[in-house]
Amino acid sequence: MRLTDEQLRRLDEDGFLVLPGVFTPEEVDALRAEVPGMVAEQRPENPREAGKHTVRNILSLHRRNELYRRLVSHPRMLEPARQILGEDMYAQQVKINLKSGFDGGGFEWHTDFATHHNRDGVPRPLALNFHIHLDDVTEFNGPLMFVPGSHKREIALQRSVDGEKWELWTVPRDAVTSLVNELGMVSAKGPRGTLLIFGDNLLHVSTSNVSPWSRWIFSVIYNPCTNQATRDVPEMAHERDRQPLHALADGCLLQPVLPLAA
Ligand SMILES: O=C(O)CCC(=O)C(=O)O
Repeated sequence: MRLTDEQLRRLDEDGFLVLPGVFTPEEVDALRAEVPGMVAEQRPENPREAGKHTVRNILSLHRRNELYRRLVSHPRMLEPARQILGEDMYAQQVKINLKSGFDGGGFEWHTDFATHHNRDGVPRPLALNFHIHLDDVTEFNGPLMFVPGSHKREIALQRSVDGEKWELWTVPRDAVTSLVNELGMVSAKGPRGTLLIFGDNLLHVSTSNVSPWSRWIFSVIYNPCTNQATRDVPEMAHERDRQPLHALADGCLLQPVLPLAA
């Protein structure tokens, strides 16, 4: 899949793209069917919501599940990523943010690069975050909200913690206030199968999910192989396999799945 010149222009100007209908209902159903089994696993790659038993994210799922291994190399994400970055990439972080109905917590105002740089030692803000909506994402179940054009600004930072233990660099309220007053906010809503693309320096946030409906979003962060992390952090936070990804066939998600060898 190639992005049009107009989409590339909007990505450069706004810092994000929302593309409905990139993944089909059959593909989303196949991806969703793998989730409950992974959520039920007791392992550190399933961190919980702060103070709750509810699983917050499923991490490193491309190393746990064959369908998600394929998804990370899907041409409808890897080809646009290569078109934008023009070089080989590795999967820096792979997860589903579950944001369960009633219990799913939000994410503070942040830019991804602040944490990638200050925690992981990634040199430059080149990484791209690709999200796939595995649920319909509406105003009710905690969509991401972006500040368009904020990726071109210098933004103040503060060190914070996400959930029970994750280090996350966030943005102080006065800096958020002046950027939002000037640039506004956009919520990234869209039905199942929507693809979001956004860059490492874009200011964003999401609220907790007060609705009864889940809000599963898959996320893979692609980083150029020439821009690797320079610090050791837990592998689920920043993957250690830094080999270039190669695109699979377009229909790879609907091919029969055999369990990954142990
Ligand atoms: O899932 C969310 O609501 C927020 C995700 C996010 O902030 C990110 O992927 O950088």
